[in-house]
Amino acid sequence: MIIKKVKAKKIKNSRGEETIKISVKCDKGKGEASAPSGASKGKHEAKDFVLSVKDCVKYINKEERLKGLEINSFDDLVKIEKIINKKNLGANPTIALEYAILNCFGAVWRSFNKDARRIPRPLGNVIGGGAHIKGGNFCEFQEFLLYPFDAKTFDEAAMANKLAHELVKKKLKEMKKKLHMTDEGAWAIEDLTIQEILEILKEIVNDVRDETKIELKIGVDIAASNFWDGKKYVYRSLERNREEQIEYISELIEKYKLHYVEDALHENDFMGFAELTKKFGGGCMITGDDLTVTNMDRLKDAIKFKAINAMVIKPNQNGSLIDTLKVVSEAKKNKMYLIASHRSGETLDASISHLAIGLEIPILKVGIHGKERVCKLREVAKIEKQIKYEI
Ligand code: 2PG
Ligand code: MG
Repeated sequence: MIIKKVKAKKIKNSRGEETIKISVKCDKGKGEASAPSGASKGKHEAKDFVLSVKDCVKYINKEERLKGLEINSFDDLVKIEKIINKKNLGANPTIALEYAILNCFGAVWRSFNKDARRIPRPLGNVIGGGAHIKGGNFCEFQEFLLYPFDAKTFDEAAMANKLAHELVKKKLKEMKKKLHMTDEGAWAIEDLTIQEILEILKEIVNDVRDETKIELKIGVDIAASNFWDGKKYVYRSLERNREEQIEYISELIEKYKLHYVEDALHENDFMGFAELTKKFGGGCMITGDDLTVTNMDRLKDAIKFKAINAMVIKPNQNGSLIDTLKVVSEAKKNKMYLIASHRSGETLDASISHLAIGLEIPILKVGIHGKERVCKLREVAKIEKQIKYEI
């Protein structure tokens, strides 16, 4: 396949921030993709835009060397990264360009592995706070998540999460609470404690089970770096030192049978993560996101310290699809549970769903509500049906 034309343009993401969309024309087809951005970025992430979005757009539109390149497989993306990469333009233009090129071949997941057959399950964000909502007395934890553990199909699982999202709204209205929404379409309510939110979710889990027979497991993305001031974790009404934070998270895991706990501690406390993994790694996913930032060196440290048993995969934290694949394969080799994830500032691009399917990543975290989230859920449901038909 020969690249004929590459066109970049500036678009807005779901948070209204500027990002990049890239269209590629080849002799055998065309494809496009755009890149999301985080609000609670890890310090060790690749930079999203090295130049301004406007200058990245200009740079790509003027770049003559992309034209005429022959790309026949995923591995040929090496040729692209010699010209556009995380160092010269940043993670977002690189990832968008790579996805757009893969899109020229047809469904992106097949470029990763055409024989992939494992469909992920959705991990859905129902209630939130932290860096995903501005102002107000909102909860410190960034996301309260539900995982439809035993749903038979992706569609069924996504419907269970949707029902939970609706029931939370109903319940909060009955409680006469004013409802807000986070960047990811989760509910946010002022003045509720973490325990109060978890109690609400316990009830919702029961309601969903009664209605659908599907069991939802509860999880959290604590995104603890966002309220770590360098010495302690600063909550709305109190402060916790490192040991107290580990103790508190341990209590929550036990009391609410948490199945998934992401970034329980700040992004450099590998040993603190290791304590939690040692205690709870048998039944709970102790997950790194800001800790590991889809980066090989950070993953290797996490393995060395036995810090985590699960890891979030966000290609634009890494800034290269080629390197992201290496990280995924190293993590799998070390029996790490993987979660492919959206960002809080999203676009209508569903490439992350393809990545999860193509790399047989068992969990997909893309939210529940809002068009930028729903398009990713629909894409998986669509591919799930196609794959079934092909078998
Ligand atoms: C996270 C992500 C996505 P952000 O912390 O896991 O939910 O948030 O994109 O803001 O980094
Ligand atoms: Mg996170």
